[in-house]
Amino acid sequence: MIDFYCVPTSNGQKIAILLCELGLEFNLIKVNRLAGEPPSDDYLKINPIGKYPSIIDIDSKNKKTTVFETQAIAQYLIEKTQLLLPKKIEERVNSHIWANAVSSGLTPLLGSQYYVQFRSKTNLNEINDWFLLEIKRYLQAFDKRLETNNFLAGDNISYCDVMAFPILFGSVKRLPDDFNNYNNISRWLNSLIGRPSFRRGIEIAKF
Ligand SMILES: N[C@@H](CCC(=O)N[C@@H](CS)C(=O)NCC(=O)O)C(=O)O
Repeated sequence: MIDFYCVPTSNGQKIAILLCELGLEFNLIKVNRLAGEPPSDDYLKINPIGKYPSIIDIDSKNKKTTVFETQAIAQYLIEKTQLLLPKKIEERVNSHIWANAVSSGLTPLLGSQYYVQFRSKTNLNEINDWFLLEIKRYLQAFDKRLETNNFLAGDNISYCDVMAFPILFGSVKRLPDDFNNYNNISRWLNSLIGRPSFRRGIEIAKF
């Protein structure tokens, strides 16, 4: 059984969808804390950064494996199950590339841009414009990739599609229209939302 510490954000949705797609049983621990509230001492023993999501995988002999950082959780789960991990080396490398583009590029850029535009009390228009330009570079690259590939790694769905879906399905919606007008991304989103695990994962992490 996997204890899943989930927040109602795109990072929570990535792991929720992945657990559903992989058919793994989990115990959902919903965390709906206000940003800035200090994490508890007990939670800091699980994730020393105090961020979410995290998982604790408990095996039949009660051996516990704790994993935090969304990308590391995803890699742990696909290695454990050997699912959503392409067999062909080229597709496998591409799956890691596009998953990392989401976790180390698009996600922190969108999070920082949100702070600059909606939370900061200082006028940071120039910095906001810079974030928007950077986000657009990623969206253009994702759209171009999907022009010649059904899925981000190639012909088949793999874990990088799960990692990219919540951001491109939800978070980008708050940006101006031209950030949402990518035909290849739209085609790919429509094909993924047809999968029950994707719909279930989004619902699980929307509380
Ligand atoms: N690099 C981390 C980022 C995690 C992160 O920023 N989580 C947010 C929710 S998406 C969070 O825990 N926010 C509450 C806080 O910062 O205290 C990851 O990929 O898991």
